[in-house]
Order: sequence, then structure tokens, then C-alpha cells
Amino acid sequence: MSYEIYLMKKNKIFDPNAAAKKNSGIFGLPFNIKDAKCILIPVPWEATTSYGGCTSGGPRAVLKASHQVDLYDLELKDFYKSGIYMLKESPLIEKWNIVAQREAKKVIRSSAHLKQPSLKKALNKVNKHSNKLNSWVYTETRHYLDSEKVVGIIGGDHSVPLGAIKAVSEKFSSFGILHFDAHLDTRKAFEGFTYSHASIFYNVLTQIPQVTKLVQVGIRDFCAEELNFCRSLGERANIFFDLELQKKKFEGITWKEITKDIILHLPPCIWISFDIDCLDPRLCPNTGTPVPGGLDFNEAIYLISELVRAGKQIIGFDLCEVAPGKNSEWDANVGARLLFKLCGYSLLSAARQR
Ligand SMILES: [Mn+2]
Repeated sequence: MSYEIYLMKKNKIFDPNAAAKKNSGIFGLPFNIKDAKCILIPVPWEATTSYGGCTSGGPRAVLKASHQVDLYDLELKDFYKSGIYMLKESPLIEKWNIVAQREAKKVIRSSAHLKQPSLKKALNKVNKHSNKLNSWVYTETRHYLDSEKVVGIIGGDHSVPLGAIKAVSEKFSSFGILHFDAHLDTRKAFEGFTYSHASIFYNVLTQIPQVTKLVQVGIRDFCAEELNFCRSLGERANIFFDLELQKKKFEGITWKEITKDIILHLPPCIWISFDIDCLDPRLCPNTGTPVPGGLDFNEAIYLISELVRAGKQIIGFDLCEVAPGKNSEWDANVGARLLFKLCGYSLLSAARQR
């Protein structure tokens, strides 16, 4: 059904040039679940956040800021007509997050050994709730993939996409992950938490063999253990360190050439995992673990657009670690604009497969 017929049938009047209505959906769009091609799943979860907090407020802040985004895109035109819908936040996640965060704090604050019985108990509780969360994300994602939707996950901290990547791995027998981040996120059970935000790609690579390639971009803060783990994977993991990317630029290599090189390492189907702290922290000052340096907004977008231009299919994505500032909408504003582009390029590449 075309967008125009859809609006007529639903008796909806929608002016894409007008300001978004209060309490309207993501980007102010008029769609429901059934009619949207792209479903966004909010996961307000930050149980194991170790430094700055508040990423559980990310989905809500992004939704609010999304009303400021103008719908026409110079490159993607009026792609929003394919329909984007963001689910309501689940009260279950909110409940689990409160319990898990409370127990995790006991572990993070204590200097005692993790084998101490009271800490072990707290740790087990956190891991148990993380398991519940992962199953929830898996089930939801699987459901929408079965309905032929493009799925995007909105974090929360960077532990949240594991279940979604598992669901995708049941549909795609072999795919790569393009990982935007300041951090490698390949620690084994960081601070004792199996499903820590700093362990997402350790878990993905050890649990999901369908992920044949991990390409990490913007990396500039990591420990030797993480690096050794990545290096032990050989050709399965490629790291594009921020320092090396910037050096190339200083020495006159263009971003176009650099992106070409990054894309060469990727297989035909790709999940994009975007930790907003990959960007220059001027664009995300309130994120949990900001690090100087990083990609500029348009560098990231250009890489994603070139990826699609190169014929790759984006099979889903996550956007994590957007933390609303106490007195500023800036992080959420950047997050919402990034989300708009992620939806657009994912929908464009999906439409091409049909
Ligand atoms: Mn991360």
C-alpha cells in the first residue's frame, strides 16, 4: 500500500512540513506497528554502567528530541513514508533495571573479592536479570523480523543488542557487524558482570558464530586484554583505531578513501552497532564514558551511506549510550538525527532486496 493510500484509508491528515504534534510518535510520524516497515525497540537498561549514568533515559530523550527533526532528507528524500514506529517502553525492563542496578552498585562499590558470599549473590542477581533482558530483546526482535520488519534497538547501555543480534543470526547465516565506538567492548565479564556494556562484543563473538566479521571504527580507549582478544580472532576482527584514521587524514588521505578501505573488509550483510561515544564528545558530552577525539557526525553518516551505495544490506542496527544531560537536550538531539539516518539507510538497503 502506498503511503498516500495508507493515509487516506486511515483517514489521517499528516502534514510533513508542520511541527510534530505533542505526544506524537517517533519523528512525529503517523504510523502504527502494523503499517511501519521499521520498528524501533526501546531498551532503557543500564544495569552495569560503570562510570557516568542515565543511558536508561536515552530512548525517551531521543523520542522527544526526534520531534525536532525535519522529515525531508537531502539524500534519502521522503524515505519516512515507508513508516517508522517506536514501541512503548516496557515496564518489565524498568522493573528489572531498578533491581539489577541496585545489586550491581554493591559489586561496583565494594573492594572485596567477588567470591565473598554477599557479593556473589548480588552478582548472580545482576547476571540473572541481564539474562532476562537478553531473552526479552531476542523475543521482541525475532517477532518483528518474522513480520518482515527492519528492526532498530535503542539503548540503554551497550549491553542491550545481544538478544537482537542473536535473533538476526537465525535469519542470516553469515553477516558482519560494523561497530562504531570509542571502546573495543571485548572484555570478558567486566567487573564480574557477564553481560556488561564493556563485554558486548566478547559475548557476540563467543556466542554467535554467524557473525563472521567485526569491523570496529573510532576505537581510542581499551585495555590490553581486549586488544589481545580481538587480535586472537585473526581475520574475523578488524580495528580501525581513531588515531590511525586521524593520522591518515592529517597526511592527506581523504575520508572517501578511508571509508572505501573500511567497507572492503565487510561482508554483504551488516548489523550496525552504534555507540554514540564513537563521535567527538562535543556531540555527546553526557554519554557514560566520553573520550576526546572520535568521528564527526558527517563522517559517520558518510561511511554508512557509502556502505549502502556499495550494495551492502543493513540487516538491523542498535544505537546505544545516548544519555540525556540534566540541562541540555544536545545529546538526544544528535542521537535523534543519527537515528533518523540509521532508519533511512537501513530502509533504503532493505527496499533494494525486495
Ligand atoms: Mn560501547
